[in-house]
Amino acid sequence: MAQARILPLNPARRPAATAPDPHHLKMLRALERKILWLSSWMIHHANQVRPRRDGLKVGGHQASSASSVTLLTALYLHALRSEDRVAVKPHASPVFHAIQYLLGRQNVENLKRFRALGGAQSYPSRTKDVDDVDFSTGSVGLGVASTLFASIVQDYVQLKKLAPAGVKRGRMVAIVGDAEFDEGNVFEAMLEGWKHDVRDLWWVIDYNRQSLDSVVSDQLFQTIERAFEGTGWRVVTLKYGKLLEEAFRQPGGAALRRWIDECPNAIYSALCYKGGAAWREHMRAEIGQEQGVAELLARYNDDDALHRLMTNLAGHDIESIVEAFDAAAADDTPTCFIAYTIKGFGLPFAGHKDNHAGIMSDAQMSAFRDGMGVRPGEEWERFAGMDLAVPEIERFLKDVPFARQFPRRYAPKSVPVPGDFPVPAAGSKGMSTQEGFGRILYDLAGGSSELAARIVTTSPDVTVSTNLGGWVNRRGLFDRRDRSDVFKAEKVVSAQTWAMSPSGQHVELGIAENNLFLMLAAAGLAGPLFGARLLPVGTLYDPFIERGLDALNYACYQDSRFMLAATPAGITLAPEGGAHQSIATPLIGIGQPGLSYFEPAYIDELSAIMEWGFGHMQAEEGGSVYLRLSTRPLSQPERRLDARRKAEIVEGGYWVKPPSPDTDLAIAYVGALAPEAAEAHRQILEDVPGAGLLAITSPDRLHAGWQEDPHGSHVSRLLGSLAPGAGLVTVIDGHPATLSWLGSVRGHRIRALGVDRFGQSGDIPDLYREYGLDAEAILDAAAALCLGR
Ligand SMILES: Cc1ncc(C[n+]2csc(CCOP(=O)(O)OP(=O)(O)O)c2C)c(N)n1
Ligand SMILES: [Mg+2]
Repeated sequence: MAQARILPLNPARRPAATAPDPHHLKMLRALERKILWLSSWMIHHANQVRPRRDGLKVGGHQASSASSVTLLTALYLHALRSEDRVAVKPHASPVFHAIQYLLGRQNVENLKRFRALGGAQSYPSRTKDVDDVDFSTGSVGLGVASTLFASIVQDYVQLKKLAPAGVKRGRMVAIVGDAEFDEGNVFEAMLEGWKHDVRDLWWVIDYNRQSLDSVVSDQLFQTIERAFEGTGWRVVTLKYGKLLEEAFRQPGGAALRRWIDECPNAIYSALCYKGGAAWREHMRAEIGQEQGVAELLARYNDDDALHRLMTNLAGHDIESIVEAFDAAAADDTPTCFIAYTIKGFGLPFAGHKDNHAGIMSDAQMSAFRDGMGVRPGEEWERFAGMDLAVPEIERFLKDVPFARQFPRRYAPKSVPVPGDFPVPAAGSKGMSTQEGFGRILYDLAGGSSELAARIVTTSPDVTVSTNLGGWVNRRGLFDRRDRSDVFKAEKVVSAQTWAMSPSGQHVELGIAENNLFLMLAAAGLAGPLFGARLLPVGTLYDPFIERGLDALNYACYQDSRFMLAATPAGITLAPEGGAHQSIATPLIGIGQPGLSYFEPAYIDELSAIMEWGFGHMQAEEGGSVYLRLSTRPLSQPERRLDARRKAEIVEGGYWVKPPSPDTDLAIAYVGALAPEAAEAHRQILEDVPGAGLLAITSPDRLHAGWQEDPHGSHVSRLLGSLAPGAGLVTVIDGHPATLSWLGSVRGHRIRALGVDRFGQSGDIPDLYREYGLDAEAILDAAAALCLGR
């Protein structure tokens, strides 16, 4: 699908690097040192200085931070522009905050409260930190992949000219830990990026060859490099710094280079830790006899100098990095920088395999402080210990390109939701909520509302089977280039038109639910990131929410706003199979912050929820919306919802048949089980004429309301009309715990029916019988409740 691209390795395509200005480099080096100090001190202070109340370690990652100080310095203080968007590897949070502090965007109180409530966060957080984090990170692999989807979204916004004038196109940048490439989602994202021909994307890999537990496999990166090259990236390897490059050119240099190239990661790391004498001993023993080596070692007869030479990797050499960034900035080819670094560089535990969570002792910290020229009591001073004039430093920081704009977030205005929001009519065969969802989008696609123009749909290869086909036929698929529908051109009859262009409004993804959620996360942040509000709608099969759950959680944590239609759901998909039956997703819907879960039975309910949902996605205190939908066609009630009923549907439920004041019983149902509940209710009325029937459209909204205000909540009002001591049968095609809490709202006795085991194929009557969801099971539960009085 993607066009062939000129591959990166052709050096002729890379503009020659021009040497950076020496004064500029001097400033960067001085600030790099300061940033190393501040980030190390921030962690030390949180762990060893700040009083602790609970006996728990605070943590923080001095080694991981030190590993990336040079890279982050070169990025933030040199290469980045304010329109660029960045994901910083989670454990470099202190480095990020130290840089923002120097730029005047983070205050010292927050640094002093690193990892404490309200202070600088453990991992960069766009919702909890004050210093303009673009992408939250924490769960390794997700931040980096987010930048790729953000790049697709930026293209989407820019090619459609949705952003206001003056919003510049930026580069999406991730600083990535090398072990993040153990997460499969990164490779899933790379494949998707290749299909979509992503541009303006940089991944800077902090290649310290260490993860949390250990030193990573030798030559791992040759394999990873191939993956990059195979998916259209330019790979820039930054291995040796200027000192080593110079030494390689001298007598003995060729042997030195070969030795260091072949040195296993574990030995290199161990020698970094042990220092100059150990380097000398190893090199003497292994290459001492080769021509020029003895002289070379003699030239570095001071152990510290030899250590400095041998640890001079390009990832700690600001000049090499700046040159590489400048060269790559000349075009928009996605570029991966593999920057060799040393975990803990500049700190006493550099290279030690156990240094991931290592923290310097008081004595080590004092020695480090002295080495930095920082006097006791001046630890937080922005410029203490720097041998440059303060006005000069301030001038430099003021001119940093990244710092030209602050804050860097946009707040585009809301898109109105049309008053005549579609309510599709069902024919005599009834309609499923999945079909209704497709019809609503199809109807919106036929109009010319601003809302429809801002909706972007996306799906991991289940566009047609989740009923998005009609919308896509009308609004087209998005691609950076025009691509005709070959089947249509060849006059092959198909219900689907599959033409692609920059004006298309559906982003088709391969089957990878992580990618779906990261795409939704990025599209749902198009407003703050790119100045153009988008209303993303994603579809998938309900059980596969669990496949991408961490990415869904991540999307919500970033306060991204989207609508998720998950269908089919539950055992109601019936013959389509046991493996695809979702059970726990309603509990996810309740448990996931930032996501409101709905499971309507009828199309008019769904329409009211979607109408509200597009507003909720844009409200300041709003959030995302999860629609759990079904493929079961239901005949629709003859009615027109008034505003009050619509409000009740959005709040989570309404009485279809209110209970009489003295009745013993009510039935509460969710979604596709409406007919079974209605049938059971009809039969019960013969014995219990006042029995109530309660439609629950959102267990989540009911529960949230109840938590917020136990007595004044909607659910408390609803159940207030059921006599105290009456019994309540609840029924859902999902885990029964979704509704069993209803008994606590007003102390009603409860029987909660649902599904709590896997999982087989069958038709609906058989399955509802097998799992105890049919009218008979509801009647049995009702009888047990009545007898149990
Ligand atoms: C999904 C996920 N699994 C596990 C962890 C725990 N963890 C934190 S850092 C880390 C290793 C990271 O190594 P690397 O990416 O190389 O970072 P660096 O060496 O730069 O510290 C692990 C396993 C996590 N944060 N996220
Ligand atoms: Mg690492």
